[in-house]
Amino acid sequence: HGLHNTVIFCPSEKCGVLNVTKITEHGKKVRKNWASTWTVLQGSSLLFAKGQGSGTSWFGGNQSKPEFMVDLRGGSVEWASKEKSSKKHVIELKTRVGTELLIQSEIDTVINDWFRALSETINTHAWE
Ligand code: I3S
Repeated sequence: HGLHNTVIFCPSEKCGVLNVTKITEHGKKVRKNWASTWTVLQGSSLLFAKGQGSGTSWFGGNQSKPEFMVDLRGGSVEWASKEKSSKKHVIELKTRVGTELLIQSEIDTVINDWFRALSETINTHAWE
């Protein structure tokens, strides 16, 4: 079943499985709920699909709707401080509408690539 999870269809420039939790919604603090989440960067949007391990059936099959998405335009990314999480390699993503997410991977090369991709996307779309 591990192998099954590695064969994934990537429909966009960047996708993969990350640990994700929302910490703020519309400026209001919400309870953390870390979940292994299929994450897809598509243009200036970041899409998430929870629950199916790799999420293969969501994006590789007929169901193409993500469970959750954020608009990266006008957002920011930084490395999360120790106060935000005890985990290592945690990115804090803030959106223009006051949603804050933490995004984490145990694999430092993976999270570094995501940090770069998210930063580039935010910079590219900064003036839209
Ligand atoms: O920031 P917090 O409240 O210490 O976050 C931890 C909690 O959300 C905890 O859940 P419960 O409080 O529902 O038991 C999670 O299990 C932890 O993973 C959270 O902390 P980290 O440091 O892993 O983000």
